[in-house]
Amino acid sequence: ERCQPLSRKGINTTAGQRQQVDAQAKQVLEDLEMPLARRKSETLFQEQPETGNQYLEDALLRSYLKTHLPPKVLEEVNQDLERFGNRLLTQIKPLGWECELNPPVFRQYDAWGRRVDHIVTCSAWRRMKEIAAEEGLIAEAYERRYSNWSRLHQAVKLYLFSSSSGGFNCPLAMTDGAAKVIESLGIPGSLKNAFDRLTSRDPKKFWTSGQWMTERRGGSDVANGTETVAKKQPDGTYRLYGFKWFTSAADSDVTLTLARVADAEGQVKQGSSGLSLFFLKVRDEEGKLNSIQVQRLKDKLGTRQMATAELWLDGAPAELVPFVPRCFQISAEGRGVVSISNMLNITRIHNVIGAVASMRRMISLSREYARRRVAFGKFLKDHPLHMQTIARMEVQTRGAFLLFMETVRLLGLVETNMASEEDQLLLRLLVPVAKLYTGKQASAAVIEGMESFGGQGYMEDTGLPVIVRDALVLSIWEGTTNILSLDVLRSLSKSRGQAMAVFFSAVQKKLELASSTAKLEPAVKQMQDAISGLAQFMEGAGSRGVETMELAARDFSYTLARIYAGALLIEHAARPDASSTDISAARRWCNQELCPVARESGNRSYEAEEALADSALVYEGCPAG
Ligand code: UCC
Repeated sequence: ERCQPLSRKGINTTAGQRQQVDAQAKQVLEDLEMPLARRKSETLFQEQPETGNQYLEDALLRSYLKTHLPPKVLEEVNQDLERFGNRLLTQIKPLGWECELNPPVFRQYDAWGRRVDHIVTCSAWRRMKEIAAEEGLIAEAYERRYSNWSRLHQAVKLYLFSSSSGGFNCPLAMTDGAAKVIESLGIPGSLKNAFDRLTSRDPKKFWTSGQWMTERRGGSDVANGTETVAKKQPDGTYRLYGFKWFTSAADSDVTLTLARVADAEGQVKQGSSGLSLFFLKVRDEEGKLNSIQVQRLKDKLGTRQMATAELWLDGAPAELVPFVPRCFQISAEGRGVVSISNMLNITRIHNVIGAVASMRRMISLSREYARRRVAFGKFLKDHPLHMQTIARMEVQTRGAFLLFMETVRLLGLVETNMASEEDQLLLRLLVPVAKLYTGKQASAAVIEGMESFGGQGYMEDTGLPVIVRDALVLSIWEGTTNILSLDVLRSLSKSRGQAMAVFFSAVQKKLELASSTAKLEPAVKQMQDAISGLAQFMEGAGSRGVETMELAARDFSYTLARIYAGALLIEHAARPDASSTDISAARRWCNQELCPVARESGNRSYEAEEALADSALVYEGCPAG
């Protein structure tokens, strides 16, 4: 609604300019009546849809910042984001496209037969690294110049950067995660240099980090899948031996990885409690790999701009990352999963950022195209069914966006010691909820968006398939939907149910804000019904077995996502200066099934016999075995 014609270049339009656009639109329609050879504007309605300054065009983002940021912070952040939006348009977006056209290549041997294992990246990719430092895309979160709002400022910049980054959002996610792990340990002396570089604004100093977690035997089941062994050296450092099956952004400078420490007899402890976290530099001072060999680069469906490699660690020198719980130091050995979970929670938030950004980009392009493309004698924007389709995408994107903002708002509070215990529990719960839900939403939304261009959406050189390919990984990266659903259960059981109480109370508080907005009444009523359904499910949860809860985990997580996003949309629509579209978005969101976990009375669908019925359905006709 608030997207004005000709605001594409980030310029507010005057009445005169609007008249000019109306005249242009009229001209296009008149031209359609003419014989082909005489049409003046033939190229206009086949023109590639262009988006302008993403920040200025994002009404919801701007209204969120205006509502939440203190005025002084808003003023500075606003300026920075407008400037960044222009830089994205003029400089960063073309570089991102270059990264897509020049994916990394692997050169195993040099011309003289020497093994070099060189991952060759394009100049645009390397320039992205410099830009990331210049813009403080990691630094911003750790400098904390806006206190608890610094994290949100950084996250918004990453959100704007994401779809133009040519895949560089991936190494930044892991870099942020590594910085977070080091910071949460109190920046131990041995990792001080690494922390300074990971959070540097100086392109010459800036390092990126990898996150080598996945081995041949499993990506989800890290506890049982990790075979890499760490052998202690006389000087207290370690050497790692093993095979890492997926290593994203393998051109990174450093990495965090898991391994099992071998005892004096060379034995290792299996399972989760045998895993320890290690820091290592990927290359030595001369730029040669540090006792690491690249087996090959992965041939992926998407994220092709970024090198994902299979790596042999053949005695790679590494440092055991200390493990420092709040008040006393205990051995870091065997605490690898807990330590790396700090990284996972950050990279999962980055995944949310990538998901929401890809939805937003697709909608921007779709709505722009709808203003230019004529079918059946009128613009696509004048076909109500077409607009309904994009509006539905918009509602989903708004819910996802507010979930993203809420998560980083809470993270900002936690990082500046301003969070209550409730905030901390809520953050722990919302990270997997937001990750799993937005990952799925992004896949659906970008595919829907692609369709809005008809056949053009399927053409490589439009750039649209790239958005689709790159979004499809978001439900897999950093834990699949089911693994994240189980993490939601983990966060509840770890808090002994407290997280759930906090969830209910946070949702109710947001709904109370809408009590005086009559237009939101139906939405609030739908939310209250959903909350009752969820509460009913939770009442029975204690008596249900683990298997039942696991079977319900996905529907349960979707329920949490839909209810929480609904509450956020209602809260946003209850602001005194809310627009009619804010209200409409909240109402539409609440019209969907908000509580899938209460789908069937008595939750029969999650009983053991249902699991047997599921297997029977899946394997019907297959030989037994
Ligand atoms: O995909 C990858 C590369 C992606 C590139 C980056 C892109 C980022 C986005 C880009 C932007 C667009 S890297 C691989 C990703 N792999 C995963 O995400 C692993 C998925 N699997 C899991 O998450 C599993 O649930 C595990 C590995 C965490 C399960 O391990 P365990 O050992 O079986 O689980 P436990 O025993 O339940 O947990 C061990 C401890 C417990 O603490 P204690 O011992 O104190 O009780 C848990 O509470 O770890 C704690 N813990 C956590 N704590 C486990 N998960 C968490 C958590 N998320 N937060 C806090």
